[in-house]
Amino acid sequence: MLIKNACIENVETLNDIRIEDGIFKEIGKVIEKPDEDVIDLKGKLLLPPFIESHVHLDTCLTAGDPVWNMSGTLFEGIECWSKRKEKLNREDIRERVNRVVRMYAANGIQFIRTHVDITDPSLTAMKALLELKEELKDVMEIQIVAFPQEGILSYPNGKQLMIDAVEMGADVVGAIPHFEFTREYSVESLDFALKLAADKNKLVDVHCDEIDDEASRGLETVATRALELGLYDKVTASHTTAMHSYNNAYVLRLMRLLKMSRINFVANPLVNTHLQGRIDTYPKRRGVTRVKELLAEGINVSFGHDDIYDPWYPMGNGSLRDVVFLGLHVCQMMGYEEIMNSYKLISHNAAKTLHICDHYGIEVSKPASFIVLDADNYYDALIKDAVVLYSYRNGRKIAENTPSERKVLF
Ligand code: 17E
Ligand code: FE2
Repeated sequence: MLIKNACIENVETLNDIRIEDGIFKEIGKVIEKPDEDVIDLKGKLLLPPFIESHVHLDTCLTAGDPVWNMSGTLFEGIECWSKRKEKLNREDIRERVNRVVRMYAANGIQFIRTHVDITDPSLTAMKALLELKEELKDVMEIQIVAFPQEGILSYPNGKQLMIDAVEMGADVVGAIPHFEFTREYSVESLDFALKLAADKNKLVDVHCDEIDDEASRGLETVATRALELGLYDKVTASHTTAMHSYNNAYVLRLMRLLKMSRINFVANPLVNTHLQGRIDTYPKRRGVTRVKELLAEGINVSFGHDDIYDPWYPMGNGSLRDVVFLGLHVCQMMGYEEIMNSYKLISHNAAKTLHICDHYGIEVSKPASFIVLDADNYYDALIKDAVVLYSYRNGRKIAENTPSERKVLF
């Protein structure tokens, strides 16, 4: 198959791509062969597939069931979820995750890192997600984080549940230091999680300091252990919203450690602008970590959706476009280059976090996985909210959309 006249990753000169056996064979000016299938993109934007680097698939599509989160805080969300967890079962999870994965696929996402709540003595969600990961692998690569929603030290048998989840096949070890009962538990939970990951050769992704408390300093422990255990970029700190409230003198000191540790960050602008600042009057904190400053220091940051219609977020549609759009506003990253390159927050940067760079990207000899947007470049795509015209995975089309037509009658 030959793809002609693609604008690859905003490069103005149009290029062609030949795909054979599900692999990118040639990229550049390619001579058409007789009898070859040809798609002429006429200058449309071609990107590597989008990546969801942070979502909770097990909780998606449960908003209001059995109760709505009235305060809009993270903590009430955890209480609502705890009630919903009581009636969790395999079929319920399979039905919801199958729907959400298709929503994502329609929006050009082909890779998902999902956190899965393991503070459940029967590990129902973990078992269901492991099955779904295998069943869906031809259309979606799913990475599973064993996520201790109600704590490792503060939940009965929390350490053993984490060990069991890792034995069962979780790819990534999680933690939630700001939810543990005490600061000591918080540090011990991180020591436990990072040592376990080092022993079992797993990645780490911590829900870290997702609170408006400037004294919440799980991040320095995560970064120190990442450095000392030699885990480095296998470790990710998600949310880190307390960094929004840290004083600048502390952040200056912290940045040195963060750079040395080489850990990744994931910010979730839609959800954290909604959950954070809830105890503020005015001015209200935005609740998103210091994305612009982290990127300026050369630290890897990606953006995630976090939730789709669940106790922590009553909206969401599986499109990362809104995540990027709001993120650029709230992080004040609205310079021309920042807008143009912002797709990297949901593609290349996320690929580094997920450790999938060996099979990701528009490069000869890599799997022919890519998306085409109905836009000239990513700036244009953001403004128009452009649809994903095609999503190809290993050379096979797995989703397509038709742009809707709008008529103005004057
Ligand atoms: N659980 C949590 O601790 N934090 C979140 N943002 C979500 C679930 C969505
Ligand atoms: Fe999360």
